[in-house]
Amino acid sequence: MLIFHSDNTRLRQARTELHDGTLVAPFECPERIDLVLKHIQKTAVGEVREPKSYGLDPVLAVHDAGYVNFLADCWHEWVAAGHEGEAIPNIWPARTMRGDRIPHTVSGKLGYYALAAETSITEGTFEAAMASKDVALGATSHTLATGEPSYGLCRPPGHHAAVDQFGGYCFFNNAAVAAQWALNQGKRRVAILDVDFHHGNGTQQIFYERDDVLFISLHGDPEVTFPYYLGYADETGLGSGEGFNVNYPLPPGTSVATWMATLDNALGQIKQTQCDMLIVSLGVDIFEGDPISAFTFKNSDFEILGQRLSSADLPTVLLMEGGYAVDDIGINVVNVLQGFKQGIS
Ligand code: SP5
Ligand code: ZN
Repeated sequence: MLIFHSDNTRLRQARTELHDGTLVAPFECPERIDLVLKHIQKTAVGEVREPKSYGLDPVLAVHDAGYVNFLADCWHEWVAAGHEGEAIPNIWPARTMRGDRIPHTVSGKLGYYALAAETSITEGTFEAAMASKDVALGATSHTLATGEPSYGLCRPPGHHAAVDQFGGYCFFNNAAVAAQWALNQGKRRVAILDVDFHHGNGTQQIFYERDDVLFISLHGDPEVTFPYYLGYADETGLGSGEGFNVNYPLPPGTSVATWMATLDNALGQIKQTQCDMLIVSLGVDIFEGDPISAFTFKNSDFEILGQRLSSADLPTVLLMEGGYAVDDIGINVVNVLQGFKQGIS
């Protein structure tokens, strides 16, 4: 299996994350890439390739242009405004405010374009987000050209990023950019299967009214888990998208047996919906040791996950989302890839 990676994904090196009322060292850090890459090389699970640069057009195909400009300029405007720390919003157009104005100052734009406050914007964040979507597009292009599966070591992750909002450690929605790219290259309907512990609210929002992308997500119940305000089972799509959005909220502590049975339902729906490509939002934060999540996967369960994903029998791109138990994420990612390879051999 080919693996796509770019050293420029390391350019985001945030120092602060607002976590439980304290500024801590971010869970989503460049060491995640180093550890996954090291284990990929140690196990020789696949050859590592650097993607080319695909520019901004594939991003603008799913994200708002004003939002993309904001991400490109935010850090420079923040510094020019004389602020010393990292760029973190502290006010939003919340329900009782006006949502139809985009302020011109960086502090106003930050709240307008943010959906959560844990994710700071720093020097290099935009460049790392650009590299991350290039990794996704490199992997997708390879799979489109060959039919072979590929893995994109995306970082920062993408699935919380909406049309015009960042948060949950995400800036560009890599899976959405990749799915739209595949459609533009001639695919008819792409399934995005999101197995990250957190609901992929951004991916859901981007495709909510469309029937050319089937979005299915298994995740911690938003009643008690980030992102709280989206990801419920009654969100089934709108207009021509009705029926093309499927949420499986699961309680914290859900057993792997229940999770796998739910996955089988999801795979059955993908089969029924006649998709011609599969993109997996592969968060390995479903691991029992993950510091911010509450599912119960053991290292070996990830191999079974890989096998099951291969049973969809579709051209498949696996893209990294979350996963923060840094000592284990290399093992867990490689186990998925090895399980996938076993499944197709
Ligand atoms: C891509 C991805 O996995 N993003 C996750 C973003 C989660 N951000 C907020 C996390 C809040 C965690 N609170 C749990 C406390 C456990 N002690
Ligand atoms: Zn997650």
